[in-house]
Parts: sequence; C-alpha cells; structure tokens
Amino acid sequence: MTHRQEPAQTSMLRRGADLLHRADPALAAILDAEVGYQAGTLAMIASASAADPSVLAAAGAALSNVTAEGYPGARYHPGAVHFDAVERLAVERAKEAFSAQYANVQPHSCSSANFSVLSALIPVGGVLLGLDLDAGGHLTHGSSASVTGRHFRAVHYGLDEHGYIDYASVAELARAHRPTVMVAGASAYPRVIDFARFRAIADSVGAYLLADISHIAGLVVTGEHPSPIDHAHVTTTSTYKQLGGPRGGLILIGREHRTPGPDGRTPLSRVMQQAVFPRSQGTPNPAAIAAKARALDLVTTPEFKDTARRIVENAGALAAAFTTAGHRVLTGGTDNHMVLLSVLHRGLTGVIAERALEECGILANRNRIPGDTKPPLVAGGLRLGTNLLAQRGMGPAEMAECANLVDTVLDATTPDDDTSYRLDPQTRRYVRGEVDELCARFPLPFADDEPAGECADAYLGAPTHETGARL
Ligand code: DSN
Repeated sequence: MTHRQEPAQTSMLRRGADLLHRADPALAAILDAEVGYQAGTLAMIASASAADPSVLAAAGAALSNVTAEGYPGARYHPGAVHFDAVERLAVERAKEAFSAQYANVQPHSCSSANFSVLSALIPVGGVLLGLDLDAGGHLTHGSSASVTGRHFRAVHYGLDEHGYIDYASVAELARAHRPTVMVAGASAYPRVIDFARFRAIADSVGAYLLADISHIAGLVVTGEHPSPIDHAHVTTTSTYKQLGGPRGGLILIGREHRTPGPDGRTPLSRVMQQAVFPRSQGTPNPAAIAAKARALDLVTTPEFKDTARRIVENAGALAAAFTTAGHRVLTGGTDNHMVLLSVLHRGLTGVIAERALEECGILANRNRIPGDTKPPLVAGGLRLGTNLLAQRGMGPAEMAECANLVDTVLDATTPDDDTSYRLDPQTRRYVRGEVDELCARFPLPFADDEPAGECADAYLGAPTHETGARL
C-alpha cells in the first residue's frame, strides 16, 4: 500500500506554524489574537476585505526564498523555474479576469504601480491632472504630500455641488493645463466613474488616461461597475482591497497595449514592463505573486460575483438606513461599496467617530470630505464600506442593524473638543454585545468555531491610541 505523503508546501507551512508557536510564543500570541480580533470585529473599512486562507497560504510559500530580477524567461538570476511558471500563471489570470491584453503582476502595491506608470509617461516637471485628495482622490494622484506631487506639476479637479465628479471642470482644466496624464480613480468616492467620458477629455488634449481602480476592482471584474480597461491607456489596482488578494498591485492594459509610449515608438506594454523593472523596482516578491495568482482565480468564481453584487446592494441599504436616521450621506447615496458620512453635521469629528466606534468593536475610518475645515488627522467625515459585511454573508436586512449600531454609538458620544470625547459606558457595553452577536451570527468565511473578540481585546488591551486621547 502506498503511504500518502503530505504535500511539501503544506508540510512546510504546518511545521512553520508549529515552530513559530514554540520558538516565538510572544509573536505567535499576537498573530493568533489578530485572528480572533478580526472574527469578533464589525469591520466596515472601505479598503479592506478578507483574503481566502488559500491566498494567505500561497503568500507564505517557500517561493519567497527565490531571488529573481527581471521577467519570466529573462531573469537576472538562476533558479527561477517555478517562479517563472507562477508569474506566467498570475499574468494569464489577471488578463483573463479583467479582459486585458497586458498585465504586470510585480508592483509591490498600487502606490508603486502608480509611481511606475506616472514616471514612465510624464517627464519630471510635466503636468498630471488628478482628483483632489480632499475630494476623494489618492496621495499618489499628485498630492503635494507625495512624490507624485513633487516630481510632476499636479493640477486637481474636484466635485460639483452634489458631490459628483465635475466633468465640465475636468475638461476645462485639461484644456487650460494640457496634462500629459489624467488620472481617473478615487479612494473616497461613492459614485460610478465615467471612464469613457474621461477618455474623451483625455483625447481632446492628447493626454494619456490612467485609471486607478484599487477600490472598485472587484466590482469591475464582476461587471458591477463599468470597466476602464479599454477606455484607459493604463489601469492600475491594489490586489488586497476588493480582490481579496495579498498586499500588492497590478498594471493592466486593454486595447491600447500597442499604442506608442512617450517616445512615439515603444508600445505601452513594453513601456510598462520597463517602468516596473528596472526603473522603479528590483526584486519582485514571488510568494506575493503566487498569492495574486490564487486570488485572481477566485475572482472569476460565481461565489465572488455573488459577493460583489451583495457588496453594492448592501451599500445602498446602508446609505438609506443612515439617511433615515438623519445622517448626512454625501451624494445622497452610493453606487459602489462605499458610504461617506459628514459627522460634522452631528457635532462630531471624524477621528472622534472613528475612535468611539472602535471602542465598541466597529471599524470605519475618518476621512476628509469636500469643504472640510478640519486637518487630515481630525477630518469631518467617516468612510464606511460593505466588502467585509458581504463576505460575512450579510444582506440588506443586516445593514439596518449595522447603521443602527453606528448611530447609537455616535448619539452616545459627547465631544470635549475636536479629538477628545466621552462615550456613555452603558452604550459601549450594549453595542459591544450586539457586535459580538452579529459577528457570531455572520462569521467571516475563513473563521474557525471560536470567535474571540473579547479575548482578543483582553490580550491586546486598549487600541494603539489612548481612548479619548488628544492627537
Ligand atoms: N489605504 C487606502 C485606503 O484606505 O483607501 C488607500 O491606499
């Protein structure tokens, strides 16, 4: 009889986990507590989702030990035979998932992907047109706090009086400043982005269009949001947000893959290969690329499509429940996974709302909103997302419960100034109990049978900031 052996990678991961517990119990205890914390926390962080355990296992692969600059078949080191196969698989899956003609799976994040793309297309001092950070843009879209706002002359468009992207002003700014690249994409924008309209504006001034779909990539893959792939010259995304992958980024190109780059000759696909390696990155992360390959397989499943549909449905229900409860929902609703509230209208600041909710086991982050008078670390808005709620299997009915819990906490929070506050202890206990019950009723898909919210709290003590403390 043949003895059935445990596969080598599985055995290594199991031995690694055992060794970690024996050799470094302090670290292992924190990592275990995190699993319990995630299981027992109602996370409504718009940029988060839960990676499938098979994605996490791939991210821990022995492949991590491989050093191999370059691309499959053209490496600068020997010993990349399996890494070549993995990277080719990841590229094929990325192309298939997004119906793209070109994919680069090496960027360590979408920030680094954006920097690679922008620095390949725009000369130093050239013009970049992107959404303003306060209007929901991203640091890497030309913020003065980012290298993209220092190497390039960044011009920013904003929102109209209803909170929607002001396309007329995008066209006007494009005409006035003649950008080399326009960026269509956002970190805090709850409405559909009209990539075709952006492309028409880009064409009218001869600009390249970069679409950054980090927040909505899962909706794009499943058709819940229109795809930019054939509208934009280049598309970038994170892999850890809605795609449920590892920390990392992708660069994708659709029908423009043969379009010449800035030198008028080299096709954009080749420009992007060089833009990542050697221009902005050295060694890629082979295990992260394996994990991307795994996640990119999962995003084509019917289960993922169903979750994406529920993400959008839930966000609509959440926005409606907040509106009914008297909150000011920016744009009056949402088309994607995100709901933005102005908590200034409830006499609170974003940081106070964030911290009071965190005390009760609810995670949503402060966010600056259009016309915000508060500094970035304080902010006047709260950004919530439904990715994890949908992954837990919650539907519209539970969104009313979630909105009610958030509303209850905010109502029981009394600010002393912009950053310190008092939260009624009875409300804290009540909401924490409701959160525990909700999390137990709708466990994370990867959770085991032991939700450990309170015990995680007990191990780690208070959150990393002091409760109610000043910034
Ligand atoms: N950290 C991301 C977000 O929260 O939107 C942006 O990169």
